[in-house]
Amino acid sequence: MNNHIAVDIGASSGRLVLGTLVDGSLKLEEIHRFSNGFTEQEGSCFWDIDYLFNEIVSGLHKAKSAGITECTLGIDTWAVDYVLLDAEGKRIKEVYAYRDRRTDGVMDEVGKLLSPEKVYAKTGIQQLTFNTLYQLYAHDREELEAADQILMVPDYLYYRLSGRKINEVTNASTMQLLNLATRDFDPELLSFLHLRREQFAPLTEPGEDLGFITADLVQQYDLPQCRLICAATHDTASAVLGVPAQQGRSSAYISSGTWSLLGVELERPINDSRAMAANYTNEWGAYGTYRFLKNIMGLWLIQEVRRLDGGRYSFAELASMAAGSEGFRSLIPCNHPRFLNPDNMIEEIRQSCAESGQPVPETPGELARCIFDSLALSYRSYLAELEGLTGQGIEVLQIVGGGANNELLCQLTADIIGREVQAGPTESTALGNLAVQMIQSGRMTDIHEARSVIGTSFAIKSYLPQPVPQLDQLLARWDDLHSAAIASE
Ligand code: ADP
Ligand code: LRH
Repeated sequence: MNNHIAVDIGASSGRLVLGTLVDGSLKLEEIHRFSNGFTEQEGSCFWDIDYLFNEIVSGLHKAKSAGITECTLGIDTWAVDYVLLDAEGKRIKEVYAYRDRRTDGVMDEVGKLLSPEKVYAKTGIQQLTFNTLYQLYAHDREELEAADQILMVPDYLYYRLSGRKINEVTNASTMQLLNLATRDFDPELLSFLHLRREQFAPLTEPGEDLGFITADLVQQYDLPQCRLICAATHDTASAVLGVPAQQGRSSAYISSGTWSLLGVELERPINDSRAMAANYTNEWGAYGTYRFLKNIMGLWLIQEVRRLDGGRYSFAELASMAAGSEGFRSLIPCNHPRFLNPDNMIEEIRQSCAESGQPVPETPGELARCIFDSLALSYRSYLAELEGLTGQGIEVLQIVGGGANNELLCQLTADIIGREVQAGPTESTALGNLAVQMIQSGRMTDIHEARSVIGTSFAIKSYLPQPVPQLDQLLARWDDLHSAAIASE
């Protein structure tokens, strides 16, 4: 049995991908793809979790119709969001999306009651307004106390398929409630939220066998016999597992999708005061690793511009319109919280440019160019910070995820950081998810082998830096904008 299926659901889209290992090469076949996004209802933002579950079932039915009768299955999704269950295992409430505004101001409020230094020393997790800690603090208290179980989104999807409740570690760490030293929930943080340890399932490591999809589901929807394997259920954890092996050169990665996650894999966390000041995170990885990284606002900016423009142009078209627009004309401090969920992204970008005395981008091409230029410049700043914090120089930047398709952004990044960029694979998250299944099934020995197979199975495109005219002036302009934005947060 050589069929492994990754369910990979990001904030903007989901897919079921079949992976097989043929003569030492990993083959991917997309079985099913669907869109994702949160919707606003009465001022709150929610995911449609039943829709996502139904899409998984539809994808598995398609696999069965295509002749797959047996497979293993792993699930990954975005992080931090949770599902509340009652004692009967029924969902208590719709699932809040992390951009929901109920957490506005909550991080500061909590910071007055609970020392941020202490929380960082315990958890090593960066301060983001939507960390589960802040979301739970902002959640209706009675509802939370009444919850029998609090599952993270992928844990819930596994539960719907198998009836088994888990709390997978790579995703659980993004709650900002796990203690790095004890490698379990921190009792003080739980009691701060008035929560009990029993409300969370046991921590589960990637690679654990979770048994089969229930016979009822298999029969009702005509599905393959799927053995569920616990994947690295945080999509970024899977994406990092799917970064191709690098031959002898020091490298950092960007997992480039709705977010740009820029960082390195470490064997030990760095949760000192410098890392805290720079707001770098130590999310738990599979196989005892840590993702030392920074969240950068990423392609959410262009997703929103595209949506507000009525979806007239594809991402590829927007990138080519941007390539035809004047470079470095207007820049935005793209990681400022004002861009997290503004009422209107296009207006927010224009206002930011106007406030800083720059030309206001008007056309979709100008808006896209402003976004890609600003992202490339922010990568440079955060890469320098990363090198300072780890004490390790970076020679190559590996970009994986949907953003690796954006040739303009990849080239701009190489030019601005002055180093080689290697782009691809675009489906690194599904690949990381599959790698855990293949290792668990004995098809691969370990993650080193998986990464070298990934490196030889997919085309990786190299971008070498080209000179940028008047780079010094550009960097000075960017540094002013970037520092002013950090000071105003
Ligand atoms: P997520 O998993 O966060 O939903 P993905 O890794 O699927 O995100 O990446 C989606 C992003 O990839 C899109 O928002 C888009 O910006 C970018 N993208 C995908 N295909 C292309 C393309 N052909 N040209 C330019 N950008 C692309
Ligand atoms: C990327 C991601 C990221 C989290 C955010 C919530 O999809 O999982 O790693 O910070 O979404």
